[in-house]
Amino acid sequence: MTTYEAIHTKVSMYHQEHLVDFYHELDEHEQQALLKQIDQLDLSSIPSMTAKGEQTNTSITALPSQSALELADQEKAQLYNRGVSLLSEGKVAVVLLAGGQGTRLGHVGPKGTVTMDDTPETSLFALQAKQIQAQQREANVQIPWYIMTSPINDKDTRTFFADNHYFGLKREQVTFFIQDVSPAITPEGKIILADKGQIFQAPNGNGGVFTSMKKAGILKEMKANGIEWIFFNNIDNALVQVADPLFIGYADRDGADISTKSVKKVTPSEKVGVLGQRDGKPAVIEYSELTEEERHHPLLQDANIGIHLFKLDFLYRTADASLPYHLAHKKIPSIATDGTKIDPVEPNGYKLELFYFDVFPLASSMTIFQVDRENEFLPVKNKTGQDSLEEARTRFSS
Ligand code: UD2
Repeated sequence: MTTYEAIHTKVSMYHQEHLVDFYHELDEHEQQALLKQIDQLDLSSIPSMTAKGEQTNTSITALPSQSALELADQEKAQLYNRGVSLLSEGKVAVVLLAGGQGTRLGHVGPKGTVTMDDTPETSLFALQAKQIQAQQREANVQIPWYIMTSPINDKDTRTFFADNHYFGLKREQVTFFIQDVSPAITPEGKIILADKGQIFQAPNGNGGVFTSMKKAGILKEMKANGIEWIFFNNIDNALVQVADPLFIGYADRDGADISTKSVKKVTPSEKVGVLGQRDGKPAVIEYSELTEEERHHPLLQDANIGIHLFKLDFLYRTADASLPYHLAHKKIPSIATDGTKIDPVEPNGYKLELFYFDVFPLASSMTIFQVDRENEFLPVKNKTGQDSLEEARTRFSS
């Protein structure tokens, strides 16, 4: 039982007293719910907005990439076979990031349920399940598939898989786990109340994946099952080659903690992170944080497409790393000091999001495998135009 006095002391320490301003107007059940929510918050991790926009003068430099297109046929065959062997020995698991809300697409429901022709068999989830089935046939193995959802889309995701009989996969090889949520803050750094007795909370970004995997016991399960490599990808790439043996062989031969697929950027302003080094350590510099010069830099043209292979040992070492929050300026429904509800028409606060690639600097090394965009990257981000569902549907109907 969390007491009001304990919570009042906690919020006072971090200048967040306003969170209990309406406490005495709440009924007992609402009071306990609010105290529990505040109790679970790590107030020390909330960015003080005074640090907002502070551009630490880091040095961004390039990392060399190996072009898959330049591999000699014999070397390519060797790497491919090496990848098939690792798959068949049960050393590879797949983790899918599917907790995003896909707001830019305007799609109702989990993004993985977006289809190419209005049938579930051509949904993004189904396309990736088919990829896993193909690798299972090739390597004569059952590949464990871990899917991260968010509290907002978890139920609908599980229902979609059950209704479609796991797209031919076995029920026991698919594991769902839910990412955490985080609060939002005002420009002054104050946590936003969604209602008198409720803090606003939203999925905490894809960077919550490693902590959530650890909390769900997944890292331990992978270790017990002899997994050595985790293939890791986004839900919204319609052309992703899940558990691609060539990439697995390439990563295993080089043995870096992280291997990343890239494609050449096509425009300086495209919404992709770039792969490189920050202060000499492996990094992805997100598109929202690139300077104009970095966007055009000739050596910073390897786009992050959210396709990685991580050594399990590396994830074990870094699962508890505290990652920095990235501030996303958004419209946050909230409560005014006089208790009236506010439904903002302009962004009025910041969601706090973790990015998974903020663990990259902890890697001893990273290799980059540059692949053909035409065959491996078609991000479904918008309804129409570039990186759109319309583009993907046209591609699938051709
Ligand atoms: C992501 C990458 C960007 C580039 C681009 C390629 C990050 C932070 N940025 O940009 O560098 O690779 O993709 O298309 O990844 N997700 C969750 N939980 C969340 C938020 C997102 O699981 O709370 C998942 C989401 O379902 C998707 C992936 O993360 O699978 C990336 O989606 P996004 O829309 O957050 O990232 P985006 O497109 O801005």
